[in-house]
Amino acid sequence: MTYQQLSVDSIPEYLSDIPEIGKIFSDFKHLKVSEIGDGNLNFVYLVTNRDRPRESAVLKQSVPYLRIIGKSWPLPKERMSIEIKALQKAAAWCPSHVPDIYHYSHDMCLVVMQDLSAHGVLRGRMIEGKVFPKLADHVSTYLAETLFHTSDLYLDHRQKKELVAEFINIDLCKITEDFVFTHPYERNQTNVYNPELNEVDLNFIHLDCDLKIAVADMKRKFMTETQALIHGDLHTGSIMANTEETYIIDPEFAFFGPMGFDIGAILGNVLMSYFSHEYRQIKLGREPYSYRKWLLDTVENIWNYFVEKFNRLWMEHEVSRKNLYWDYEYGEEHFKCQREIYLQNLFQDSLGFAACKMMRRILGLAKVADIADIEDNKERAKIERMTLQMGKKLVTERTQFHTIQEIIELAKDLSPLK
Ligand code: SR1
Ligand code: MG
Repeated sequence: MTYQQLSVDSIPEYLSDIPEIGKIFSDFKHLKVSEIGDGNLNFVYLVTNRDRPRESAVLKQSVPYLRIIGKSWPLPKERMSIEIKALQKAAAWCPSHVPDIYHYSHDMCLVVMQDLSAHGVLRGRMIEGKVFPKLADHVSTYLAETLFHTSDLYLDHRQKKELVAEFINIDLCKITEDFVFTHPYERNQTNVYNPELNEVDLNFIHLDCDLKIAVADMKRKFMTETQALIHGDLHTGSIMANTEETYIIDPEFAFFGPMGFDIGAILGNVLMSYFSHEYRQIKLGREPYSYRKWLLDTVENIWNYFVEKFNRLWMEHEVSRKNLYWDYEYGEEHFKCQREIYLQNLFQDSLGFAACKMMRRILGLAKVADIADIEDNKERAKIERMTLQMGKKLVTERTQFHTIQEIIELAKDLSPLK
């Protein structure tokens, strides 16, 4: 089928011709279709059977341009092929945290998948101050399973390199190179600033030599390290969750890149939520302590659980393949040292990437609602300044941090937990 951009009106007919979709909807006469996407790139539709509301699915289609900007910014619609393949890879290792795929079409640049609308987008729920007790456990499982099993630690040398080639994602990586690692740190016309941020605030970032060099170094890592198949955009808007279940969606930015980019994305986004709730919890009429404590615990647990799970996968794998490399008198101890060095480097990478992901949301084009939707610009600027301070310290001093607890203390120094 040749590509055509679907609409609310054309989706029922399109779906009715697909045999797999016949298993989801018992009839196609009364389908209700609504556009629910609030993302920056694609169109997302919720399809429900009016007669049987439990019959539902989500259809996501890419268009040949960047939605947040419009048709003036062309972007290959074939990016959906990467998303489809990345969903399949993630599902192979971590099925409980990836939506079920009912149908996909590379020609139509679309995927039809499990409706998770009852779960809610994590960012929105966190803005409302909802607690997700299993989030750290689930996210750390997703990270450990997907990153370990797509790295050289697990894959056969040939398979890994073939996969690197299969997941080359030139155009979406370029968006990240520009909007995460370049434009926010220069006076670029695409940047959008809170009018309450003044020249001193901007120069705090734009004129800092150490920061510019450190960010450029993170960009080099992003562009050159093919450590694992990463999600590539793992912020809290790419997670659907309720108190029991967590799903990771939207891997259109997936490619073989540095693992720390995914870990840093989620840590940075939870830290931004922590800062935002210095204001938001008061606005919600709550005492801020308990929610913000949960957010910091989540940051700490995501990293600590990840280390535990990643280590376990790695050790089990070495045992299962009876690797001779560590099979000598002190081998076990030496293997432990190797894992510690690997995870220490990964920790410091994650901090550097978390920093870039935080600063870009304050200075760049694409914001996070947690902070940007604070209507009082003066209050918003306070949160933005602490985010920038944290970002600057994390990226410039990343090699001096050794434990996640130090990061929690830094967040508390900037925004006391009381
Ligand atoms: C200009 S596109 C902005 C952002 O939207 C996506 O979610 C990615 O984070 C991208 O950088
Ligand atoms: Mg997305």
